[in-house]
Amino acid sequence: MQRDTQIFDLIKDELHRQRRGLELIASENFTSLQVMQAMGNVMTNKYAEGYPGKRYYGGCEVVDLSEQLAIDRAKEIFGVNYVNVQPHSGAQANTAVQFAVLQPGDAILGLDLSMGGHLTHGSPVTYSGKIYQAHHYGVRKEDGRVDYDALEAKAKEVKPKLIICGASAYARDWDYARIRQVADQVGALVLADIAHPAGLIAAGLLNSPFDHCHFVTSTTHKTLRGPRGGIIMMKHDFENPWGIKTPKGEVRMMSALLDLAVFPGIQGGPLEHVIAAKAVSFYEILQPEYKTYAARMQQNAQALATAFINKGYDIVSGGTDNHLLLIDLRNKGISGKKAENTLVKADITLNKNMVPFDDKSPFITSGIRVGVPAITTRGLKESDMEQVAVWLDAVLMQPDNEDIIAKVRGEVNEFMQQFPLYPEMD
Ligand code: DSN
Repeated sequence: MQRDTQIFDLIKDELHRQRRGLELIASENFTSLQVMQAMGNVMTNKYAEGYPGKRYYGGCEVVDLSEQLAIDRAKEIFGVNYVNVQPHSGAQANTAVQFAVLQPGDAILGLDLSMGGHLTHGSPVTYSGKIYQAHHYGVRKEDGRVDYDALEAKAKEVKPKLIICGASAYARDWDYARIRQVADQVGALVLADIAHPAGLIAAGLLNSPFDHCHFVTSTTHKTLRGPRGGIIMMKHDFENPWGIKTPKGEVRMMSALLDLAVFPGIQGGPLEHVIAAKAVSFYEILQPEYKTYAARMQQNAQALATAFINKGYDIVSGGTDNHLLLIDLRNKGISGKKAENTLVKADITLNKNMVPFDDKSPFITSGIRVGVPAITTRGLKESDMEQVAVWLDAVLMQPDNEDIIAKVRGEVNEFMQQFPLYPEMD
């Protein structure tokens, strides 16, 4: 068969783009070579609807073993009793939990998207805001932190069946115990979406949601540094509170409802090659080096926050506990959109982001989100963060100055050569 040179040339271009740039998108990372190798192989050929030992296709004896390894390793990392590694993405993981526990029209309560929440936590542009009756809580204007009192008041008012915590642009740790207290008062279940900070939680650097939240979902490709995908976990299985029974009249446990929600509820055949890659990344997380990586991520984020604060930038909540910062650019006279579009010309990638109480639309935004998982994987250290802030500041302060953009791009490209990315691919 003729080789598709067009696509392979584009893959080469993407490799060079990743190599030469400063990757600051908070939700991106660079997987190891072995994670990618596990994704690109014969397991992509296998249909395996069902779960290990209970499939709807023959010939699943090998993928049964690799899916079970992924499950067992995730259980070990997070100290949980139930794991489903089949969700194709974090959004699918959240959809499955909601599908398992909610009926159309049920009330849910999640962090507002414009305050750092996620689309699947009840945004009106997604199924979660259309199928369910979505309500939101936010952050306090004075300190940019989750307003737990307002969350409690809202929960008492709307009586949600599910409270969702977790965010895609929130730099602070979560008080899961407080959220559970509120949930118990109103008879709600709690879902923690830890897609962003999962790696820091795995390394014991942030509060653990597992003792307090009934369900925990995550992506596997952000701080966890695995392949793109999702995962659902529970520390303890429990009887579903709505008396849903099997055809034989037995009460269905929540684990059975979650499994059914993923397949056949919202997905068909699992991506067994991606699940194999998840297993490889979980193996890597279980090695001692991963804890060092997670600690460096946190140190880098804090050092970067300090460097920006010293340059007069307004960091939402005044700093960070995790791997990202949210910067409100309103005092710098540049929108998030212009910042993103200008920085990319200097080979610095990040994303525009709404900030709490933003007066601009999601297409323009007043802020940017800056994350360190990818540059920490490349090898940048705390002492490099000042330089990173200097480059961003130089471009953001003179976004129409093509000479400065070209100078910064040159310096970034040269600097990144010190941190080889996939040298095996040359
Ligand atoms: N797209 C992810 C992020 O960038 O945080 C959330 O889904």
